[in-house]
Amino acid sequence: MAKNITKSILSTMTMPRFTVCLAIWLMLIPSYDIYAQQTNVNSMNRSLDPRFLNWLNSLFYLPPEGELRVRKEYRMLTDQERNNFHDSIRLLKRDTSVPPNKFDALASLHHLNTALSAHGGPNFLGWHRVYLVLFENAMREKVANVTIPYWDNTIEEGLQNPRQSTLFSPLFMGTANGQVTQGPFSFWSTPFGPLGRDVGNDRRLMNPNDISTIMSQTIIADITNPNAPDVSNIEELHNDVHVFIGQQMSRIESASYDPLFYIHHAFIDYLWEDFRTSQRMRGIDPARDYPRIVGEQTHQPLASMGLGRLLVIDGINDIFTRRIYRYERRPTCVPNSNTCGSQYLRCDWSRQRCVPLIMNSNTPTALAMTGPAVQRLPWWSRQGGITTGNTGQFVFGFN
Ligand SMILES: [Cu+2]
Repeated sequence: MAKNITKSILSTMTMPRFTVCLAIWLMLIPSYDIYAQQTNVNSMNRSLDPRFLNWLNSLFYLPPEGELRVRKEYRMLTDQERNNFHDSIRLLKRDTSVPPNKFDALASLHHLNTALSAHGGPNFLGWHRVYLVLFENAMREKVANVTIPYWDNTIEEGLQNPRQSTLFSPLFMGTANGQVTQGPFSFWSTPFGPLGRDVGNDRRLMNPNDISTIMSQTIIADITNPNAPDVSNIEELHNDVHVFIGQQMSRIESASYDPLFYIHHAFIDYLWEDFRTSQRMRGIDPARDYPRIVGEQTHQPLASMGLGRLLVIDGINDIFTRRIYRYERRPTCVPNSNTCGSQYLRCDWSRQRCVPLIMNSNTPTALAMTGPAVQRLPWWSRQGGITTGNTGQFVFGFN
């Protein structure tokens, strides 16, 4: 075991370090031919508008040295911060200077051949990290200083019926089941039909045990494809959450058209950063930890990441959390309080877990008519259960 670990780490040390530095440097230079080196150009990519490419290139920059952006749990934002986050996304959706609009254009990166190395291997983490930074840079064009919050889905996992969480109230992500007709993204259209969700009908959210299993692993190969077993495989666990949300979120090609995608992935990125921090405490340099066995060739360290001129290996560079952003800790129970530090959360002291406030009723319409989205009753007044049943209709993955 120990031998294997050493081997994997050593294999990344032979990687030419200048390549990483060079590629990061190139990130700062606008490139107008980001697809030129890719041979597998399909019809979808050929239809990419030059206006999109120009704008996309402008999103590749390192912010000036200084304070890091702070990414917080969605429920830990102030109401103002949360509205700013929603506004920035809605303004991107409304901006048609890039066809069909800036939000959809960015979303398309997740299913074009910009995403050949995004799934099914160790670059899953790095690819989505870069993607989130690009998305955050785009958001900041609309509302200065906004950051992507993360959605700690273990909070909803603590409910018997996660559909009832105020996460799905009009104050947050809106409708849990059926077309999204409530909240900041109501009546959105996507290339895959009206934005909708089907929360709780298939698969599952992450639980505290999943998190501790991931954190007890040693190297990136232990938590990613193709090496990691299901229990500690962060990509597989994240797939389950996608399918749990349902509809657009449950398929790779449509997931990024639901704004929930970005806060879900920010949490995966948060967990990875936590993992990297614990690696350093164990004397492992996460900036050199990339597996030798990567499965698909697109996950080779020196393969193109598909985003700008970045290489796969650039995804494990420390630069992102050293120069661009950091994470605020997940909410926990606060002694002598029951709020978990947020008016939208409660501490369930019997389990020492933060749980969300739940909505008045299962029907969002009734909720809207009764006024406040947030029920001020104790957290334990929840009821009902999840309809179970594997419909097998949607699969987040390659099959
Ligand atoms: Cu993805």
